[in-house]
Amino acid sequence: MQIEVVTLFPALITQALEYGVLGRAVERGLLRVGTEDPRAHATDAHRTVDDRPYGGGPGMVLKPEPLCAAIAAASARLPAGAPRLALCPQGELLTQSRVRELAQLPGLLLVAGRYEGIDERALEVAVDRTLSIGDYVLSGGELPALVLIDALARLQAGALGCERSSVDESFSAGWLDWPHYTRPEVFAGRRVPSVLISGDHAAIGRWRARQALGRTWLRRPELLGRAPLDARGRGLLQEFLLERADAHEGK
Ligand code: 9D3
Repeated sequence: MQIEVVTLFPALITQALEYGVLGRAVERGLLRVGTEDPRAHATDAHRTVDDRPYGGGPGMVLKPEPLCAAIAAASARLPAGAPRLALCPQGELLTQSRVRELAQLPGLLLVAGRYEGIDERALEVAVDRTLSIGDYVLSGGELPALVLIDALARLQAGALGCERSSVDESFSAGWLDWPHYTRPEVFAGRRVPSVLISGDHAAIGRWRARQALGRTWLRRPELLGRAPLDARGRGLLQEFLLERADAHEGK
């Protein structure tokens, strides 16, 4: 997959691509990421990329001409038909299901906004969709672009070790993860749950499913949807709640 990012801070993007899963995906050619700086397309002596908002108010707005010129230059490096996406607070919410759709594409153009926003006409003529990563205020679209690129990189075939299957992936998309433990067996007076040391893989599988569903029910009930749980889910949840009640009574 090839991604081009239009940004006033290209180093923010390229430096983040040196680490972890993202770095390996780039190293192994699963992901190619380029950048284009609107400032390189500014035509005046001061290389102006922003200006005051018509109608007044605080902050500055990204001017349409250098931005659209940068989008055109970046587009020319992408396969025909690659969608152009702008990261901005008013966009549709990024979800794992949107990430899965976008991960199928051969190319993607990302526009990272800065300042108070992007001139609306640039969005109208040069951008296909807008995306937000959540309802909190950041100072620009670069970190959201990296969030999306990171999520896309993990889904490129071969980006993760083979021990991580898409089965695990689809499971964890609907439920939160179960708790994880590693050595030592006792830390801060707390013992690793004995089932995990039992060697009984069927029991371990049931315990993990119970924990995953139980924690989702407690912490993020909206992830379970509005439909009632099926029989297996009801059983797992009942076991989870019984186990939890026992633990709270110190049994
Ligand atoms: C007071 C109006 N603000 C809109 C909520 C102004 C404003 C805040 C932050 C304008 C731009 C920004 C910069 N943010 C992004 O570019 C951004 C963002 C975000 O702030 N939160 C979540 N997702 C995203 S994607 C791009």
